[in-house]
Amino acid sequence: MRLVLASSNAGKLAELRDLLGEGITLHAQSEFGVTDAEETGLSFIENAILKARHAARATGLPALGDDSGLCVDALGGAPGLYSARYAGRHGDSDANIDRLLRELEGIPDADRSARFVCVLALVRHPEDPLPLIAEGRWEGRILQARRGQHGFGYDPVFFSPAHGCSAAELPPDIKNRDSHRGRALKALRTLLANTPGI
Ligand code: ITT
Repeated sequence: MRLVLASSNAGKLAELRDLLGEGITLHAQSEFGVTDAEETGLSFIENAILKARHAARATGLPALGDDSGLCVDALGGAPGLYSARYAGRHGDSDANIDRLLRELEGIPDADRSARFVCVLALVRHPEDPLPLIAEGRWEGRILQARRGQHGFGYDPVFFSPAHGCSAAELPPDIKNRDSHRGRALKALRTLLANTPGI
């Protein structure tokens, strides 16, 4: 099966390729000269679907959209949908983390709960009326300072109590297994296995 990933985020592509393994070829949308759709949705689900439809329309291939982000309870769920551009410039992870740490300054560990969320949407064609939707969550809290070198985005400041370290301190295979994205993909695989005609 060939799929195109409706994303310009190299971190997502690497993780999803590792997770998919053999059997499914995941193309980057950049291989077809496709750039990101405008994210006008009000939810992760809406954005994942509109990204997938855009890539399917532009490439003629089935497409996978990944809309994900970090939701911090003390900030009313922010940065949420705006995780990639929290500090203004899209994809500037250093600036995004700096802003997050500033917003949480003075807040004790007990009140820094947060979760990563990932919604995956698979469409067979641009007008697919029944996209396959899967969600994964990863509970944790925001650290007071960066720790670790792996991963991407907010990984250095996301502490996973289940692992006792930051997401950026986890070896990539462990992050992939237990992360919001890993969980969403596992759920998507189950949907795929139970959906005739794919
Ligand atoms: P595409 O829209 O091109 O896929 P994007 O980075 O803009 O790329 P999103 O709009 O879904 O994607 O924003 C997701 C942001 O959430 C991402 O840029 C990171 O800052 C953060 N994020 C998502 N998953 C993450 C992970 O596994 N580790 C760390 N940060 C993550």
